[in-house]
Formats: sequence, structure tokens, C-alpha cells
Amino acid sequence: MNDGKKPIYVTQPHLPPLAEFIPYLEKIWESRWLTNAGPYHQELEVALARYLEVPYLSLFTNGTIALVVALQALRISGEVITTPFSFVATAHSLLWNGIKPVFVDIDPNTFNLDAEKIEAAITPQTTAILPVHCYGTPCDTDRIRQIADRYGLKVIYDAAHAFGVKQNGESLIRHGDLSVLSFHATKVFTTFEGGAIACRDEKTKQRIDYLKNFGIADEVTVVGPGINGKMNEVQAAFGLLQMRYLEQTQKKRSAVDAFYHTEISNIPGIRLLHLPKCTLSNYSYFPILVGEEYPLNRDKLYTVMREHGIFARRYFYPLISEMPMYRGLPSAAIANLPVASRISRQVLCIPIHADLAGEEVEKVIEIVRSGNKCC
Ligand code: T4K
Repeated sequence: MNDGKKPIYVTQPHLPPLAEFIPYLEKIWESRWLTNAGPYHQELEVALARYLEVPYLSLFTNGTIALVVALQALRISGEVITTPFSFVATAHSLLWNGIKPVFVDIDPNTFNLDAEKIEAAITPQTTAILPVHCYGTPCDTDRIRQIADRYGLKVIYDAAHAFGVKQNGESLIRHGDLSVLSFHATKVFTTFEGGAIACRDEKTKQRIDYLKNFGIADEVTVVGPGINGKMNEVQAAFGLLQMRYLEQTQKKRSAVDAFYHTEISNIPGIRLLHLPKCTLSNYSYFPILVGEEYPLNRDKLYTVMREHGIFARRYFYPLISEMPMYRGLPSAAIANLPVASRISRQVLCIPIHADLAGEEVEKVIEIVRSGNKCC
């Protein structure tokens, strides 16, 4: 049924012309400096800190190791409050640190941790909150900060989806004690694999930098049990090249987003996610909710799309709390997470990326519009 056309993926990385990458590679070849805080690494750290409006930033080999190290950097232990509606890496980073995740339900409008439900989940063992700006939609950062201050908790944002998002004209990455980014191939800004931790002060950056490099302070001094989380020079060089294309790719994504909003918003049974006021999106995901009034359920629509070569994704289904390593936790009970449970069974992320052709966008819309009768 895909009539021989190329698959339409939920996302695709935008790759600059290969010829533009060659000079970067030539420099790496010339210098033979491949990793361990080389010149491209240093340049990208500075450029991204400026772009994301954060005082300090430390690059990582991927977002998951960055999350694991962020928790180590702040010496988080005991219990951490987090969302079940995320990519599994969010909670895995807690288990890798021997920390118990405590799941709190999500807000039905933003799909982010419901700030009003956090306090009830705090115990004497709670040391931090790990919220996710899901799909790049800002969390209720003011309320989360208030609660954290009242109970003496740290806040680490999983900002894997939030690269470039602004709220009230300011970068969303500024919030929290730390913010963690992912530069995976599926993200709006990519270094193939990659990630970063944004932090507020030089001392914390120093600790993070030690931790991502085995704890090495100098040739003869190891200050802690660090890991190898370093970004290499090829990744960093690609990041610098990608930065040149950010404005252009964001414009293209924003056009797809606007088209979907116009064409899909009034289809009976389909609900769209609306951003909080004064938010500048990065258009990284386009989630739709397939409600009961729609002729197909979510999984059937997902299957029909696949049959037509459209690879939409059920981000995030199943919930993290439903996975075998988490479902035994008291906070993982469905009765504790009714909103997340419903949304994860209704949500479908439809394709959005900078290189999506007009006819591909129209094909997606056509299938959503015509439900089971389509094409
Ligand atoms: N926190 C959150 C909230 C996250 O969403 C993530 C990652 C992390 C933490 C961890 O960050 P990293 O350690 O990954 O830096 C993908 C990504 O692998 C994952 O990075 C991402 N979240 C998650 C939401 O999505 P999959 O299993 O859906 O990936 P995959 O391989 O099925 O790719 C999806 C589509 O993207 C493909 O159908 C086609 C396209 N694609 C993919 C790749 C890998 C390409 O066009 N080119 C590619 O190279 O997890």
C-alpha cells in the first residue's frame, strides 16, 4: 500500500551538505586530536552555552550518560520524584545511581509532571525532582522551584526535547539546578549521538567535567569515581556545522507544525497539544491524541499509517512505570497515574522534520482526516 514511495519517518536528521563537513574533518586529521576536550569540543561548549543562554555547559557522548552524571554531580540519593511519561532513559538514569524513582501523574494539558501532585509524593528520603519538558513543552518551572525550595530538594530537568525552546523570551534550559540535553540523531540539534549538562556555576562544571573523564583532575590525580562520558571531536565538529543551519531548519519545522495545526485541529476525535502562553517551540514533535469519537483507536490508526509507509510513533507508550523493572514500585500503580495511563494509550506522534516534503505532510493529514475510510 506504500506504493513504492520512500518511508515517511516520525523524524529525520537534517544533514548539511557533506562538502561542508570535509574541512572540519581535514583539520581533525591534520591535528590528530580526536577526543578529550579538543579544540572543536571547546568551541562547541562555548557556542552552545551562548546559544542556550546558560552560564556553563559540559558536552557529553549522549544524553543518558549526561543524566547519570548529573545525578552524581549533585550527589542525589534516596528517592527522586519523576514522570512516567517519558523515554525510558529518564528513569533508568535513577536506577543506574541506585536511586528509587517515585512516579507522579502528569498534567492533562502539558503531559508534564503535574506540579500540584508533587508535594504529596515527598518523603524524608526525597532528595530531588527530575521533571521532563516532554516534547519541548515547558514544565511549570515556577511551581516546581517553589516546592523544591520549600523542601530543600534539587531540581534536574531532563531537557532532552527542549533544545532552543524559549518561554517569556528566555531559554528554557536556564531552569533547574541542572538541565540535561540530548543531541541524538532524532533531536532538533544533533551530533549523531551526544548530550550536555547545563549548570549555573564554574565549580559545578568542574565537578561534571571530572566525572565525565574518569574523575581525572591531572596526570596523577583522580578525584572521584568518574565515567567516560566525553564527546569526541567528530561529534563536536558536526555540532558546530549544524548550528549554522538551526534557524533554517526551525523555520521549516515551524511551517509543518502550522500546516498540521490548521488542517488537523478540527477533525472530530483528534486533540492537539497546545503550548503554554509565551512559548517559542522547537517543533520537535507533533503529538495528537486519538479520542473515543474518532472512528479508529490509536493503535489502529498507527497500523493504517504504517501500511501507507508513515512511521508515526507512540511516544510514550508503554509508560515507564509499566515496564518490568518499575511496575513493582508502589508509585507505579495505574490508580496513581490515571492521566498518564490514558494519554499514553491515546497519543501518536506524527512525522515532523525539516526535510518533510509538502506532499508527505499532505499524505499524513489525508490519512488522519479520513480515518478507516482512507485512500
Ligand atoms: N530523556 C528523554 C526525554 C529522551 O527522549 C531521550 C532520548 C533521552 C533522555 C536519552 O537521550 P540519548 O541518550 O538518546 O541522547 C529515540 C532515540 O533513540 C532517543 O534518543 C530518544 N530520546 C527517543 C525519544 O527516541 P527510538 O527507539 O524511537 O529511535 P529509532 O531508532 O526508532 O528512531 C526513530 C526514527 O528516527 C526512525 O524511525 C527514523 C529516524 N532516524 C533514526 C535514527 C537513529 C533517522 O532518520 N536516523 C537515525 O540515525 O528512540
